[in-house]
Amino acid sequence: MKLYFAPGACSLSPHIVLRESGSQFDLEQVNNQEKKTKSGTDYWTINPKGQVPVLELDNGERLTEGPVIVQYIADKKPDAGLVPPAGSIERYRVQEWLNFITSELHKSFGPIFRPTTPDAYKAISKENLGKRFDWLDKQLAGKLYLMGDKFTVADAYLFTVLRWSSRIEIDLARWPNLKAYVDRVAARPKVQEAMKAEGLVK
Ligand SMILES: N[C@@H](CCC(=O)N[C@@H](CS)C(=O)NCC(=O)O)C(=O)O
Repeated sequence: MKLYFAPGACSLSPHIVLRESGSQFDLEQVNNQEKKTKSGTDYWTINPKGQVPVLELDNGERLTEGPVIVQYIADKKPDAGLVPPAGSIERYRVQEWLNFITSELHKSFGPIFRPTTPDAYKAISKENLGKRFDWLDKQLAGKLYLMGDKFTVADAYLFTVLRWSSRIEIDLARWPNLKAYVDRVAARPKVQEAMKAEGLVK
């Protein structure tokens, strides 16, 4: 398998899951501004949606959409326990989290990063994110991870997205459970490995 990624982007989530699951994989870095891979391929030919992540399977087929990619990787390595079995209520709970993270958090950050977005829009988006964080902070009270004691693919995704808060001057210290959660996930050896491989930490 090969993961197309951009350092620190949402592709960090499947990157973490690849390492946490003990999968064999290659990495190919993408310049998201120029839409070129490090080896010089036009990225539009890899993903016509022009976005990371893409997971290229061993048969050459390509899978897109982070929340789906992480489940695919985890399902291939069931012993790693990164997703509950398909069909169980717990699996739907993980999917409930993935959908929340993608639609209510991930996609709120994009316009805030963009220099052309009007300031008033950015302010409203940040306020909305703050309300989501108020709720999330309560959900994490007394829990190690979103699903309880066990780290799942949803944590890889939530961690990836919460990391972006500092870039838009949202201080997670306002939400003690969220802050402790991010520190806890960041301390996992495989998460450290993924961040080092992307050049995010030394
Ligand atoms: N729906 C996609 C969204 C992926 C996405 O937003 N990727 C961003 C990086 S976090 C990207 O590649 N943006 C570049 C662009 O849209 O030009 C998914 O969930 O995988």
